[in-house]
This record gives sequence, C-alpha cells and structure tokens, in this order.
Amino acid sequence: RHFGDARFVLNPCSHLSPDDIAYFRSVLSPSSIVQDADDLETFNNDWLQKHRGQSKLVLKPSSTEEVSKTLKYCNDNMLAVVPQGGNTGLVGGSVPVFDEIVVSMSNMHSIRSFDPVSGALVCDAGCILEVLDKYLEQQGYIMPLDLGAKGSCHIGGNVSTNAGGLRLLRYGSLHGTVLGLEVVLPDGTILDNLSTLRKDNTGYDLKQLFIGSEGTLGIVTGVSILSPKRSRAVNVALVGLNSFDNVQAAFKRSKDELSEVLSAFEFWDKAAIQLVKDHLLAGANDPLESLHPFYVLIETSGSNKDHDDAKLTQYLEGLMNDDIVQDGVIAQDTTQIQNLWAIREGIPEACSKAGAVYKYDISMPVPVLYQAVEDMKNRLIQKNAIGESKLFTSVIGYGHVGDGNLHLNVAAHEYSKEATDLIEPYIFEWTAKHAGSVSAEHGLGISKNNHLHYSKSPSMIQLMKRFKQLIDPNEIMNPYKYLPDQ
Ligand code: FAD
Ligand code: 2HG
Ligand code: ZN
Repeated sequence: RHFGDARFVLNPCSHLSPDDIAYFRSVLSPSSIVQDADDLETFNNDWLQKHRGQSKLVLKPSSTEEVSKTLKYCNDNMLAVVPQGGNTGLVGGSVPVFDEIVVSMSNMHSIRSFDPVSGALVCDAGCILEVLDKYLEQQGYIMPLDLGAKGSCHIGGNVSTNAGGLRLLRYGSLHGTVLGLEVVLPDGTILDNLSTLRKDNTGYDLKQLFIGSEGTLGIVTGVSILSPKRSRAVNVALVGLNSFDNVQAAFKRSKDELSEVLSAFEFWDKAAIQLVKDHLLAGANDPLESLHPFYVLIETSGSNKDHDDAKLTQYLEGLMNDDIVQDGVIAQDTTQIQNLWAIREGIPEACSKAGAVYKYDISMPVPVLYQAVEDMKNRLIQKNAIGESKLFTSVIGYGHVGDGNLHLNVAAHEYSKEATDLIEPYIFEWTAKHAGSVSAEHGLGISKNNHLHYSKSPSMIQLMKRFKQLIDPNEIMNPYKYLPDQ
C-alpha cells in the first residue's frame, strides 16, 4: 500500500480461487508459480522500499504463448495483473497495490537474433540490460541506453517506462531506437510487430503506444532495438565547478567544442557527492582534491583516440583558463573510467541509504534547472523543516544536463504525510510554472498518476483514457496506476 494514502477503492477485480491456481498449473511449469510467502516478498516490495503490495501469486511464463494464455485467463476471469521486469522502477509501478497477480518476465531472457550489418537486436523482454550490452560488446556494438540499474532492469521494463538514462544525449530516446515490439494484449492477442526495419510508414505506429505505457496496455514479450557501433575511443573527465551558471557554460561549450564526440554530460551537486562519500566511497580516494559546489562528468566517444584526446584536452584547458571549472581529472584507463561513472551511477543508491527519499524527476529548460533545488531548499529552511532533528536532512540535485532533466531528491528521516505535504504539490506547481514535465523519464506509476494534469491537458488525458478503455476494457492491467484516479 502506498504510504499514507487512503484513496484506493476496493479492488473491483476478483480474488484468486483454487480453480485459478489449477488453471495456471496446467499452462505453466511448477517452478514458474510462486506462492511461498517468503519468496513473494521481493516481488511485493519496490526498489525504494516505499511501496508494498500483498500479492499471493507470482507467475513466471517462459514463452510468449504462456504469457498469452495467462493474460487471456486473467481477462476472462477479471483477475488483475502487474507486469514486472527487474523491479527497479522508481514510481511504484512494478509492485501490486493490493493482491494483483505479478507476471514476472524473468524466465524470458533469450536473445532471438542479431544482425551485424544493421545492428538490429531482437530479444525477449526479460533480458537484463547489462547482459545485452555485454553480448553486443562481443559484436562491436553497444546498447543505445544505459542506466545505473543496468545489472537488474529488463529491456522490457526499460521499454515500458521509456527509460532515458545516461546515453540519451547521444543515441536519443527509445521512441527512436526501438524498431519493433511483440506485445500480448489483455485478451491474449499476440501483437507481432518485431520488425527490424528502420523505415516503415505503413499505418499507425502502434509500438509507440506501448513504449512508456508501464504495463497498463499489455505485456511486452519481445523487443527489436537498433544498436549503434561501439566507439573505439572513450574518454571520461570529471570536473569541479563553483556555480550552476558555470555548469551551463561548460555544457554550451561542450556542444561547440566536443560536438560529435560528446556522449554524456551529467551533473551533481555537493549534497550528492557528500552522500556518495558517506555511504559508498568510504575509504576510497576522492578523484578531486576538495569538495566543490558542482560536479560534471563529461564522456566522449569516437573512432580516433588521438583526435578525441586532443579535443577533450583543449576543451578542458579552455574551461580552466576561463575559470569555468576549478579542478578536473581525466580517466587514464578503463578502470578509472568505471570508477568515475560509479560515482555518478551510485547517487540513487547513496540517496536511498540516507533514509526515506522523496524523488522528483522533472524536465525543464536548462537555465532554470538548478533553481528547483534552491527554491526547494529555501522553502524547507523557511518552514524550519530541514537540519538536525528536523523532518528533512538534505536536498540533493543531479541529473542529465544534456536532456534538461533534474533529479531532485529530498531526504527525510522517514516518509510521513507531514513531510509529503511540505513538498507536494509545491514542486509540481513549480514545474508547471516553468513549463516543465512532472515526470521526465521515470514514468507515472502510483507516485505521479494524480499529478499528470500538471503536464498534460484535459483533452490529452481524456484520449489516454479512451486508449486504455479500448485495449484493456476490463481494466486488469496494472490497475490504480498511470492514469489519474478520477
Ligand atoms: P520494473 O521496475 O519491473 O517495471 C517498471 C514498469 O514497467 C512497471 O509499471 C511494470 O509494470 C512495467 N513493466 C515491466 N516490464 C514490463 C513488460 N515486459 N511489459 C509491460 N510492462 C512492463 N530510469 C531512467 O529513465 N533513467 C535512469 O538513468 C535510471 N536510473 C536508475 C538507476 C537506479 C539505481 C534505479 C533503481 C532506477 C533507475 N531508473 C532510471 C528507473 C527505471 O525506470 C528503471 O530502472 C527501469 O527502466 C525499469 O526496468 P525494470 O525492468 O526494473 O522494470
Ligand atoms: C539516475 O539518473 C536515475 O540516476 C535515478 O534516473 C534518479 O533516483 C533518482 O532520482
Ligand atoms: Zn536519470
């Protein structure tokens, strides 16, 4: 149950009966049916340990046909279903609200085909992102997306949340890189659109509807995705800066001076590095000599190391000479590259170790990006709510500068209504006032569904509801989430 929220009406769907279990036993192998209370725990709790369901049944189909039979039965018998990938989602979308059946995709993890000429990879939805990336590395290719949760998240979960991540700046969103999908609709229909074509203007592009639909329209069982060639030369630099104005100046220059080799531009603030140092880096050497108000990780990827080295060195020297950055390091080998990335990728985990963390994943024009953090901090200071023995312990800002995407994390001792009311709806109103989106890349789930109106007009929400009604008329797919309650 989502913390402190009494708004849910009783589940209109049915509850499990022995006949239901008997049916699932007839279509799935015994090891694909989880009913043991201890084993159910991980499927009922989300990554943040904030949302907790009470599912009594997890099904792990091994093929598209098994998914189809499972969904058709659930639809015919009004049994609610929560599709689950790696359960790393950050908006409570991947766990049940009540006792919905969890359909875990973890048994569908085969690579179906790879075309070394085009780079088109076709695989099961349950493949782990990092496993796919490792496979492609052998072929000289790379997954077009990367995120800190790569070791657990599934490509089907990535597609269903339209995950952005650390490489979006270079390779664009999944709306562009996904070539086709295989989806099972709630009535069991298998929608076979596993195209590997780059161009196909025949009719409505139905796959787009499922990218980012968070399991509310069906279950993605197969993904066809275009992988780019892996760059032969990769450089990573970390710099310390005094102000967010300087972060912007460095970003602007990186587009001019690093241009085609720029592949990532990530920033974080002092509060973020402090948490990483406290919780993850204890005892390890700091890459920079002293603490700075801001940090930027810059990655270049290209085909000619000498050329990229020269460009990056010249760019960094320019930033130092013009006092835009105060300190910096360039990784000298693959291990150092990984260590610098580990700092950035470790921030979500470090934040969650700080206690209860309220997450706001907002996009807006870059010039106002950090103002959201400052305004939130000032608000909590004014309300006398931050500091030792107060409700909140810190306000942290980091994210994908190149995508205009801020991760505002507000750490508290514990989740409480009092704490929530101090930051919401304030942060959503702030975002709407600055023409931003209340969910840049994490989706809506159960955390943001009722805040959709800050970013979408009534007519758009109405049309979304009509799609939902058309495809899932019995509302069995991931109920209570994504669309507003009313
Ligand atoms: P889950 O968490 O299992 O599910 C997420 C949603 O998708 C749920 O609504 C679920 O019902 C649905 N779903 C899952 N699989 C399917 C399927 N096969 N068919 C239909 N619906 C399905 N996100 C970013 O965008 N960028 C980041 O940089 C980023 N970094 C992260 C770092 C960390 C440490 C963590 C914990 C999360 C991060 N995320 C990031 C959040 C992101 O949404 C997820 O990590 C990832 O995309 C979800 O994949 P998953 O397989 O874990 O899906
Ligand atoms: C990231 O960019 C993820 O690291 C997670 O999107 C952000 O936890 C967060 O707030
Ligand atoms: Zn992110």
